Amino acid sequence: MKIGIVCYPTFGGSGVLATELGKALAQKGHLVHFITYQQPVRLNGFIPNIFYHEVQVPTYPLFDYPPYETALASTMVDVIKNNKLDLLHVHYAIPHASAAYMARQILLKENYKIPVITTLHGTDITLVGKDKTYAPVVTFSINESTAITAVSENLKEETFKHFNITKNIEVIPNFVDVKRFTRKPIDAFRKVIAPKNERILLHASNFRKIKRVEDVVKIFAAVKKVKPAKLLFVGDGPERSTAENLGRDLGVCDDIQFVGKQEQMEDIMAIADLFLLTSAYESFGLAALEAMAAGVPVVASNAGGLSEIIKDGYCGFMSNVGDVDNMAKQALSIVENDKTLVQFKKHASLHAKQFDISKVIPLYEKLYEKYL
Ligand code: GMT
Repeated sequence: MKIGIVCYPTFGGSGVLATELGKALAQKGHLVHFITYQQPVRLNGFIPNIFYHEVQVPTYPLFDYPPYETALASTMVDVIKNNKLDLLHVHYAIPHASAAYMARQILLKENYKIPVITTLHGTDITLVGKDKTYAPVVTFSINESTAITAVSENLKEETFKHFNITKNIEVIPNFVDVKRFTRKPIDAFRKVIAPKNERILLHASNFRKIKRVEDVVKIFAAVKKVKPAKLLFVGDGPERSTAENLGRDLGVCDDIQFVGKQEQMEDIMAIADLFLLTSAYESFGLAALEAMAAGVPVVASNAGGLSEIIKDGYCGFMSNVGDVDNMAKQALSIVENDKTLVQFKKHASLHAKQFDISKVIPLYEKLYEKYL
């Protein structure tokens, strides 16, 4: 098949998932055309069967806001026509679903019919999308998609709750390449972070308010009182300084390291003992799944779709959002003794396997075939 993929090219989960999907499809022999405003972060190096089309948004003195959506729709038309694409798969509704609707209408005038699949990822529904500034366009363009998928049952429910959706939404969960994340820890790297073999706690996100990074710092401070530990923060974003300042106030800053945005997540995950995800909401929590695939148990909030991927008491624990005391107790119960930690690590690896890339890619292929 010749498939167009539209996504955000940044470090966010939706872009990561869309890029990994495109790479996996290309490996299976499909021709995959990425249409984004920048090279997606996980699309590095030469990969056969992958094509990249950058959306250019020319500026003009009249434009206080350059019309990205118009440029995107025009690029979609151009790429679809010139490469004779069979299908367009857009990730994250805003503005990808509405731009796809526009492109589809333009192509219809030329008798070119193309199915559009829209995958909903989370904040496009639960945060940004339901805002009345966007809601009518989001509702319309989701309904106009040929097929709609959501990354969890919870997100499907949230979508029906907040929007008047007249079509079925198919749940296709996010996935992870378990083989890629099954890595031996790089000893030298582990020693730099934890020279005295302290436990390594890890959090990775875009440091937005919804992630509640201050809870991560509080949990870490409580764990550290009992068990020597280090905290690694991966990623960057608006709440980074909040985390840093709190670390200073709680006197644990020297044991926290901010390593910024990272591409080789599998190497970092491999050295961690526990992943913390304290978000107020997660439609899925792809970072937690990647951690589990690397054999890292997760302590998380029980928000959104997290309970669909974490088996409480088996490969991690969940608590109510903001219940840092309980999360700290749970974290300690995993990392305090070696035997329990080893067992939770083993369970995490095992549990992640049900979301392995080899199980989920065929679900997308089946969906594509249905609409071709
Ligand atoms: O978490 C973010 O803020 C990034 C966001 C995105 O759209 O890139 O992530 C969402 O999509 C991911 C991939 O499907 C999910 O794993 C995340 O849980 C989801 N984030 C939220 O729902 C907050």
